Amino acid sequence: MLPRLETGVCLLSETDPGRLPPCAAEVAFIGRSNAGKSTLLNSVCRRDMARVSKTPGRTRAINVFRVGQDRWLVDLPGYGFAVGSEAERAGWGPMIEGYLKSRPSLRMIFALIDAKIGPTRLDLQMVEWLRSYNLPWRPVASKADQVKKSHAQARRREAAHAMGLQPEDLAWVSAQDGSGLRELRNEVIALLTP
Ligand SMILES: Nc1nc2c(ncn2[C@@H]2O[C@H](COP(=O)(O)OP(=O)(O)O)[C@@H](O)[C@H]2O)c(=O)[nH]1
Ligand SMILES: [Mg+2]
Repeated sequence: MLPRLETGVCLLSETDPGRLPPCAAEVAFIGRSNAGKSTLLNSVCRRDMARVSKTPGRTRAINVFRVGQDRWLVDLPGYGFAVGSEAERAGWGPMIEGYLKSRPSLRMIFALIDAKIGPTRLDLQMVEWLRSYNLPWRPVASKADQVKKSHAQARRREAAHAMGLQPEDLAWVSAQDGSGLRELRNEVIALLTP
């Protein structure tokens, strides 16, 4: 039996990745604004920790949730949404990139794409970037409930192929109806287990 995730506690919210303390192990959620990162993070913990926004583009900091002794779930700012001041927008790229490049304890980056929309140009750029830095990443199609069951297989195949992957490489999940969540949660627990 794998251990359960401890109750998540919002540990800190930081805009400068250089100021994050070290930890034993962490996994991060990345994706466009509104892709469902915060919702999925909450579902993985079965708890409301991360703020789910009604207004896209709200999470402008790196939000760290502690889910075990020195173990983190990290909610990253959404990319590709032009809201906020010029300075805030300019800071998003370096903030995310700075975080991703500076964490030796980062075990996995869950890269979210919207199951119905498929990977956008920005999503594909992010994937290319993750590949170019040889970072551990795992594609996750969120909001799968919004794709008709009869279309799901084709959508999944198309989305995976656009990212140069096989359909089974792409996790297909919904925080709304719970599909794929158990597998994802087990994956997170395994990654964070010493
Ligand atoms: N239908 C559906 N909507 C979802 C799902 N996950 C998130 N959403 C909605 O998508 C919107 C953005 O979610 P949020 O978690 O804030 O996205 P974030 O910006 O990536 O953190 C919210 O209105 C959520 O309620 C899902 O699995 N299914
Ligand atoms: Mg969010």
